[in-house]
Amino acid sequence: MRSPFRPRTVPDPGILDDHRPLVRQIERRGLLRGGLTLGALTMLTGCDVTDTTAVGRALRAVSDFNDGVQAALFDPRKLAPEYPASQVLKPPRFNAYYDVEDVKPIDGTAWRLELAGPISDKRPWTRRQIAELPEREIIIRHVCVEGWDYIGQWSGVPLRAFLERVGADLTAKYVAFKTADNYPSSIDMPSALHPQTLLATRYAGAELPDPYGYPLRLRTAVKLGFKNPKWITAIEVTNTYPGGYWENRGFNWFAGL
Ligand SMILES: Nc1nc2c(c(=O)[nH]1)N[C@H]1C(S)=C(S)[C@@H](COP(=O)(O)O)O[C@H]1N2
Ligand SMILES: [Mo]
Repeated sequence: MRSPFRPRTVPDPGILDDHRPLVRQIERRGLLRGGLTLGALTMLTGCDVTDTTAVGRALRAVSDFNDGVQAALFDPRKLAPEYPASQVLKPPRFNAYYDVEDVKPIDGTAWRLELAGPISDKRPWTRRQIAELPEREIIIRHVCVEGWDYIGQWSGVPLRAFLERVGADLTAKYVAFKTADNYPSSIDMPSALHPQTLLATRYAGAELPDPYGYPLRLRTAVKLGFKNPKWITAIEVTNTYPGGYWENRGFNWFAGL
């Protein structure tokens, strides 16, 4: 995502009319904060709002994703869709608020995962200690609000198992993340405890490549792409609304449904 909130050209106010039913549906479900204006849409999707196809694609991606994960969110016995290994994209598609050439690889030996908030054991974790935890693998669809998506195969310790292991207060409201590239992010506790929410260390069976969050990133099936922080350095359990990089710039915080 290069300069997502600057419209490249003056938007045509009629363009949303082409997508009126979708826009109404998205607004009704509260997926976007406030009324959906062209300015907001530019902020939210980073797409070229003079291009009606791009606008439609972005809106549809957000809408379809939310239809797909709704049941999983409201019924913990239900899971978001998973896919066969044959559909996994290799390598995955990169995105960040800067270009892939600007990714600064993390030194995994020096790296530590710090913990904060109501957690009984706040000792930092090394990569080796994390690797010893029980793993789960999920093959899920990643949906970016820019209007693209791909199927990815992620493995790592379920966030729930990790939070239980360190004695986190699971009745707290939020789980917040700090990252090496200053991309703060946070999710609600029910989503953090969802069985398809992992602290991922591997993609398609191999160690996470640098651009995709080495050594540790969040992968959850119940949130849009931007709620999946890469290069995590700290996890905080908190009752104070933590916001996040895009959320502080107008994105809907829940971003799952
Ligand atoms: N640390 C960090 N995490 C991030 C981002 C970022 O800029 N920095 N971008 C987010 C966005 S918008 C998307 S779509 C996904 C992309 O993940 P991928 O490159 O593994 O496909 O990462 C998310 N996590
Ligand atoms: Mo994204």
